[in-house]
Amino acid sequence: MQESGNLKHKGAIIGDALPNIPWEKKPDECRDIVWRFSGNPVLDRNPMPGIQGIYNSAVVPFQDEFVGVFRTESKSRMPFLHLGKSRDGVHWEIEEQKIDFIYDESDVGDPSAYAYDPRLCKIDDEFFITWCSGHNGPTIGVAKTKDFKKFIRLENAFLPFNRNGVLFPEKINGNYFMFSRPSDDGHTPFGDIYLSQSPDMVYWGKHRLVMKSGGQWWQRTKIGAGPIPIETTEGWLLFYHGVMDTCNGFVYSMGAALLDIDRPWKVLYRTDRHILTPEKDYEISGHVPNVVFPCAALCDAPSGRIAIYYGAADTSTCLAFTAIDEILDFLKAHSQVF
Ligand code: BMA
Repeated sequence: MQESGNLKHKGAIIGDALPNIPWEKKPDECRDIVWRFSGNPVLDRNPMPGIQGIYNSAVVPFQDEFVGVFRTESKSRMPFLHLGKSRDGVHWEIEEQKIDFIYDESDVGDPSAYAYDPRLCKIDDEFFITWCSGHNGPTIGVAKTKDFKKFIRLENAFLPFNRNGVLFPEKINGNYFMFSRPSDDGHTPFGDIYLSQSPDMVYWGKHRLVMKSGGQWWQRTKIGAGPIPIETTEGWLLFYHGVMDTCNGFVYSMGAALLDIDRPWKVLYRTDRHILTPEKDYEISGHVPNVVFPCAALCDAPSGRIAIYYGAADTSTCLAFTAIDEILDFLKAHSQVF
């Protein structure tokens, strides 16, 4: 890890300092807005006995270190959620047993079907996990924890079929906000990002369309929210995945959007081109080739540094970096809202 240096920024992140954010300076020769960690993948193929891949996973700072909820896939290819801990956000200890949820506050049924693509969101003093949960097809499971020891399962947010449930880190006008992406029971050849509100994390309504797939080819088939949105002085910064269909299957890339701070279903800017797309061997080759799938971002507000965790080729977990000034300038220079 290298020091950040003095990153100058105009637009700023609103949030806490995270001086120990995993970080590498942008390589001099890099012309892109997002650059990869030279030590990728941080969790490689076959990372632990019986597990063939850990990817599309969520990380947050916790008590001066980092915790994560990981999509951990055994050789049955059934995905479940496992807890992980790390001192530096790069080297991870993943628990062998999947997270054992307590069902005191819900009776959602079939807790063992499958669980994948988690997101982790701190709201006040609680951490909420949202993920794609099996309930006669995929929908958005929700759970909460304060200490990463006791995990309480809440009601599913939506009816099937839905994926990519991503919470906002604070209430807006008294309501929780969550993105989701209504889908089908299979590999879903469509998908737009919606926003829903809830007074209590149980009942969700006031559904709004935020962004549609389409436009440029890299995001023409479907899109889905990625990490928890980042509050900035200019709006909510959302990283998302955009998918194109090709004669050889789907290609998953990453884009960014800036949303209105009070009415986040209003899109201010949206990248007309991807900012990360499968290029490295670990992204173009794996259990599902040509996938970069961002699920978490860490931020150091004072320096504007952002570290993004993404799944690569449904096989490994990787890190990439950007800086708030660069991403905001890029968004404004290369935007098409539709
Ligand atoms: C999506 C989800 C992701 C996966 C992607 C590519 O539908 O299942 O978990 O990374 O497909 O296979």
